[in-house]
Amino acid sequence: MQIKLNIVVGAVAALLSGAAMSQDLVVKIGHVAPTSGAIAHLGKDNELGARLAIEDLNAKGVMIGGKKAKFELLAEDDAGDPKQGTAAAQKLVDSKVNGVVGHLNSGTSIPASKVYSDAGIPQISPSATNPKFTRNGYKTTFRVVADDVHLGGTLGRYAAKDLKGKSIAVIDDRTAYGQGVADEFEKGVKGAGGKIVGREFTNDKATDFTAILTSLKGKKPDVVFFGGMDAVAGPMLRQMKQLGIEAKFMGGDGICSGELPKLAAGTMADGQVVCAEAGGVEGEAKKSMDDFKAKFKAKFNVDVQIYAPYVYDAVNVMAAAMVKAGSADPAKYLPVLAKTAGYKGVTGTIAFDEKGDIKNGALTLFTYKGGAREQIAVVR
Ligand code: ABU
Repeated sequence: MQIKLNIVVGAVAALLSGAAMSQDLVVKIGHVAPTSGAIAHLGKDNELGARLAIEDLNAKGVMIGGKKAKFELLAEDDAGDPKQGTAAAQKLVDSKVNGVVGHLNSGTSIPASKVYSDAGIPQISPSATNPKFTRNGYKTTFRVVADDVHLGGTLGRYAAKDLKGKSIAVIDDRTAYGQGVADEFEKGVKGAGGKIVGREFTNDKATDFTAILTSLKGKKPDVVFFGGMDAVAGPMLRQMKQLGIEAKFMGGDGICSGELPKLAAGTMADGQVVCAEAGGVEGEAKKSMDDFKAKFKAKFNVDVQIYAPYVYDAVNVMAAAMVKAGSADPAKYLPVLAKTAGYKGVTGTIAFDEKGDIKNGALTLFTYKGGAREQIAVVR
């Protein structure tokens, strides 16, 4: 008799818990980055930032419209390729995601933004810096980092004024990001009265830069700027050393990773490289970023490369808009997301302007010493 009663009580408890579970609101967050290919280390960094955000949200027990939200991550690999980027975007739309964080590259984020816009699904890129990303008039497009006008222009002025470059050479990888940031760098140099002595280009899969570096060597550059990613910048630094080019080497956020010294195989002199992350915090706000990096390392046993904290904030900003709207329905929380202001994230305070760009975005200038990134300054 007692055994039968226990079975009945157990069954009722299971039914009740099932009923409670069925009342949970499943919120699907899409994430896209290149987790294969030359910059897979950056794509994986982003994806881990998203995983950590989802885990933290679920651990907190977030309520949306009176229901307990259960966040799920749908992670896609676009290999940094524009066609694979739009295919990944369509797959997420077909999976009925509530929002997307990504993509990593401007070259994939820009075409994918049309797919999300057509479906009415909010997209926040944590890293795409080409200005065009937010200039297509889509209401669904946001980013939590500064753009290449700010990034390239600041680095250009820094090359001419602070590094006192007299003959500055520019190389880019012909991607939306690389070419765009190099163009803005050139404008910044010229605006500050500096001189560009040569402009060359390569591509984002190249490994041999002998021809373009030899051509630039003849122009005796004291600064070489590269618009592209760390996977290309590393071997380029190695070959500059082999060719005896002792110029300073500059780049945007795409080269400003923890991996760059390894990719350059120990050929970077202390202080030779100057790059900028398209965000950053200073003063008291730095603690939240430092705490995030320590938590990330403890959890995944790897250091943050560049963007993981920005991904973490992007997921949380999206979730905060859902909570405020009382709904994870994209049509309902999108207007609330657009009005985000004063959100305190690990990367600083986030507010969006009318285009979906971060307001008052910061840049952090870094160099490398002893194989580690060292902060120079945070500028706005
Ligand atoms: N912002 C640098 C890397 C990502 C991109 O904009 O392509």
